[in-house]
Amino acid sequence: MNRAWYYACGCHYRLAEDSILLISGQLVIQEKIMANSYFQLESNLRNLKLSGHVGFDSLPDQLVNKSVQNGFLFNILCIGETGLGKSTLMDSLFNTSFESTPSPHNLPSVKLKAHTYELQESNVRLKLTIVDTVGYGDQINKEDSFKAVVDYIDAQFEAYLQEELKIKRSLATYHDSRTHVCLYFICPTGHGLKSIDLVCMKKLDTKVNIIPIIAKADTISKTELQKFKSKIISELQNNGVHIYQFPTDDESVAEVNSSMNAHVPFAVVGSTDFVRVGNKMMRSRQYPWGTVQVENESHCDFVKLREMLIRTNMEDMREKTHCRHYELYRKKRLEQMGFSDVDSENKPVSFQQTCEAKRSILLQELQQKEDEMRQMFVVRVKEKEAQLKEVEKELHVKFDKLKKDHTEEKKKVEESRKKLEDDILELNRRKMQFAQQPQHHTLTLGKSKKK
Ligand SMILES: Nc1nc2c(ncn2[C@@H]2O[C@H](COP(=O)(O)OP(=O)(O)OP(=O)(O)O)[C@@H](O)[C@H]2O)c(=O)[nH]1
Ligand SMILES: *[C@@H]1O[C@H](CO)[C@@H](O)[C@H](O)[C@H]1NC(C)=O
Ligand SMILES: *[C@@H]1O[C@H](CO)[C@@H](O)[C@H](O)[C@H]1NC(C)=O
Ligand SMILES: *[C@@H]1O[C@H](CO)[C@@H](O)[C@H](O)[C@H]1NC(C)=O
Ligand SMILES: CC(=O)N[C@H]1CO[C@H](CO)[C@@H](O)[C@@H]1O
Ligand SMILES: [Mg+2]
Repeated sequence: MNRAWYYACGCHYRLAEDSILLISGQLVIQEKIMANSYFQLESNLRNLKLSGHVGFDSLPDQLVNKSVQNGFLFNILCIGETGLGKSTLMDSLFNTSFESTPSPHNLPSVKLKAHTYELQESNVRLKLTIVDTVGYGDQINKEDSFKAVVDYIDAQFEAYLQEELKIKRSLATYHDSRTHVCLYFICPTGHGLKSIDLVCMKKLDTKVNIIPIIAKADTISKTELQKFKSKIISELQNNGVHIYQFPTDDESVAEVNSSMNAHVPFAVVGSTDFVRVGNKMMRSRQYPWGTVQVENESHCDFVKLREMLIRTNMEDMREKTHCRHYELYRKKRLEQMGFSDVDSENKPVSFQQTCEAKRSILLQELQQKEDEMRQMFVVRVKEKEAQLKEVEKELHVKFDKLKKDHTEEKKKVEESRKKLEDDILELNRRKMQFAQQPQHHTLTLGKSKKK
């Protein structure tokens, strides 16, 4: 397939391949025959020659025009310690100024900052998102530094998956924020990778296309650089870290493939300053002893990086992100949700079957829960009833006792009343008796009292 066409068409070329097969100008018509009542499709391919110009050879152009109209999208993630030249390299790569501000390096944790820009070159529009790690490698405990990055990448995948799963999808207008490439900035120590580099790249290598680059490569001498590169590559291999390989299966890029893959990690220099060389302004860094030209291949690998990242493999990275990394994430997530293409006996199951099975399991669980609740309720009610009965009994006992006490009291009161009545009667009788007796008796008493 023509590589240039392939780029411009973006993902649309797959669509074209699905519907009509173009084989060296010949039309291949697929005849689909309803084979039997089970609606099985049996295809019967016949090659036919066209006797004139029909016009579907403009299909590639149609796709190119449509893609150009829609514009393109690319997301870059830059991972590297603070002040390692991430922003400067981005400015150099796109020959513009993204006007980024230096980050603080006293943050308690790593954060990711995304900025989106609209770029235009001739009639091609590119929506570019650059994501920067802020505070990466600044903490004393660097154990969890990779976590923020992994979470960010997963969150972008998840957002896309959720859009895909919607009933009413709008993937055409959806801002796809999935990370297409991760530029990993390696410190130019000359002594191999740090453990944080290895851990982070290992965590990311199934989620994103990683291109390791040696930052500020002007600080390493020529002989050191070769040793440094081979050390890095061997460390990556020994730890099983898979970095992005430039594709070698397409004949138009195959010539550069092996040489470029051998140059990884690219040793790059970035600059925001220009120096006049002849009549051209060149991005360069000036030192007391000379000048480093960013775009001079004998000074650093910047041109190689730009060639491979932007001019040759941008579309391949977009495709690998969708077809490999996103696919892996999607598979894992759907399996987590309980979906599968095959059942426990390795027989294929459809989405609907899975849904129904899930639903029946849920219903069963619900039923079970309900039964449990009902049983619990009955037990509770019984307990409460028993308690109430007990209380009632106690109350009865109390009541009986009170009643008994009361009758006894009443009896006692009655008795004492009777006694009192008797006393009153007795008193009255005595009074009468006393009244009938002669007066002197009283006087005598009065006299005796006076004594
Ligand atoms: N020697 C050398 N210095 C560089 C290079 N690229 C950038 N610098 C310098 O490094 C310093 C930091 O550059 P930035 O591009 O702001 O680094 P950064 O990684 O974006 O920093 P933060 O965003 O704060 O994390 C600046 O003074 C740059 O001039 C390079 O290739 N070589
Ligand atoms: C594609 O666009 C170009 C220029 O805009 C136009 O000349 C050409 O006819 C278009 N091709 C198709 C197939 O639409
Ligand atoms: C980058 O931009 C400057 C002007 O800002 C220009 O002089 C220079 O030629 C450009 N470099 C390339 C490679 O196009
Ligand atoms: C690249 O650098 C080499 C060595 O410094 C120099 O000879 C050559 O002229 C430079 N190329 C350009 C295009 O400036
Ligand atoms: C490393 C690698 O796969 N190199 C391939 C590059 O492309 C040529 C064909 O042009 C192959 O022969 C190499 O094997
Ligand atoms: Mg920066």
